Amino acid sequence: TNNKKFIVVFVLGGPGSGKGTQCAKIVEHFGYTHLSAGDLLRAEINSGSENGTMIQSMIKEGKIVPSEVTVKLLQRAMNESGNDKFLIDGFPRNEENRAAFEAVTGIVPEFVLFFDCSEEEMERRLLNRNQGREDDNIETIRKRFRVYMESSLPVIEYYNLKGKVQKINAAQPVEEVFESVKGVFSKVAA
Ligand code: UP5
Ligand code: MG
Repeated sequence: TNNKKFIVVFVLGGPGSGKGTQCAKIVEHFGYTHLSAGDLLRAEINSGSENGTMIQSMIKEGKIVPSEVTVKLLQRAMNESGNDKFLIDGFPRNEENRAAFEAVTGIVPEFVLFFDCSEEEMERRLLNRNQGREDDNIETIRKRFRVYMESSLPVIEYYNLKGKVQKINAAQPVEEVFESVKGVFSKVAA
């Protein structure tokens, strides 16, 4: 494949840390295509795909969908986009995701943008979101936090040891967070 021409930034951070909000702003300023793995999985449920029921129950439980499903959706979206620069938001969420993406696509991320935020603040944001997401209830939110701590933080640590993590204080107002984000893209992706 010719996937190796693709420039990928992984955008990671806990549930409600502001990944989607900041990605929308990065797209406006820096010309990336935003691919939210969660949004692609929710679209797959709504398309009536044969995997839809499985995906829906995993999201409801805050569990991580097997990478063969997610990697395929990401690959298809990259190939259909016409762009060569991607923000991959909310993926990889565990070691299996990380290894599968690299093995299947041959892509290594340019860097990892990590939104660091306290659980208290993330919980407040998720409970206030009110967009009808089936996982924005306190029981599922607690499960999402546990999976994040146990499975997703180790992936961030993996990239941190490789010197690839750009950590952002995500507990500030949206515009202040974006000032930090702009600093990273101006410096690292210049
Ligand atoms: N908000 C944002 N920034 C703010 C700020 N600075 N100050 C105050 N408020 C702020 O923001 C969340 C809310 O906070 C919004 O109301 C926003 O206005 C406000 P958002 O930008 O949506 O945060 P985000 O980090 O994107 O939160 P999200 O809930 O999308 O994160 P998750 O990582 O939990 O969700 P995702 O969609 O990535 O995954 C959902 C589920 O899908 C997972 O739990 C899992 O079951 C499954 N999944 C997989 O299995 N595999 C994958 O690869 C991906 C997902
Ligand atoms: Mg999101």
